[in-house]
Amino acid sequence: MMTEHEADRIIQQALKPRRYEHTIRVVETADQLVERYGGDRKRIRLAAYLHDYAKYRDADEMRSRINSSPSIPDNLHEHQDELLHAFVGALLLKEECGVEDKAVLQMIASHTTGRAGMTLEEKILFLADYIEPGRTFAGADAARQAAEESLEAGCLQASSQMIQFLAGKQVSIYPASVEAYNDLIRQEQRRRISL
Ligand code: DGI
Ligand code: FE
Ligand code: FE
Repeated sequence: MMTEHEADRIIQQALKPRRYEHTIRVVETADQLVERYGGDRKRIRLAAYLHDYAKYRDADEMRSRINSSPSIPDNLHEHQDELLHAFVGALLLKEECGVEDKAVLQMIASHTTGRAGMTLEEKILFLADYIEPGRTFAGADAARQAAEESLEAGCLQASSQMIQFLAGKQVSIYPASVEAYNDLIRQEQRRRISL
């Protein structure tokens, strides 16, 4: 598996300084979530380093990559450019940097939208990206608070706020984002019943 040091070098070259700083905060936040909720620390930290690898790739280039890849959901091209960097990032990391680890690639692919049935590791990266200390949007604190309660409560708060934000702007919501939301609602209900 790629070392953290290698990931750091790759990502420092791929990203602008501000985005690199965000990345480091996501690594640290993910680490804190692992401390609290468990999970494969090494893989999570590696995925956190690499998660925005494709953030500055040309949208047209990313779209043509999607069209030639069977593993990418076919309706993705109907959606906004912002969504592409997660799926394409996983693809390019494999091709360009030799990242083979399935769990790491899965965390990266789902970090923007989430999905139904997220693993513990995927939940941690999804949430860490949303609540890292550099996030100052309204609702960031509410998500941080929910993250103290449980990992699922944190993800649900992030997911619900993201969906409201997108609906407020009247942009399309990717099906996996809605499926993540519904799945997290179900998990939270179960958790509350069992308390
Ligand atoms: O890459 P980051 O900025 O660190 O964060 P991210 O990967 O969570 O990307 C956030 C962007 O993704 C934000 O502009 C909203 C957008 N986004 C997330 N889910 C959806 C979405 N955009 C659309 N259209 N539909 C979604 O379901
Ligand atoms: Fe991202
Ligand atoms: Fe990010």
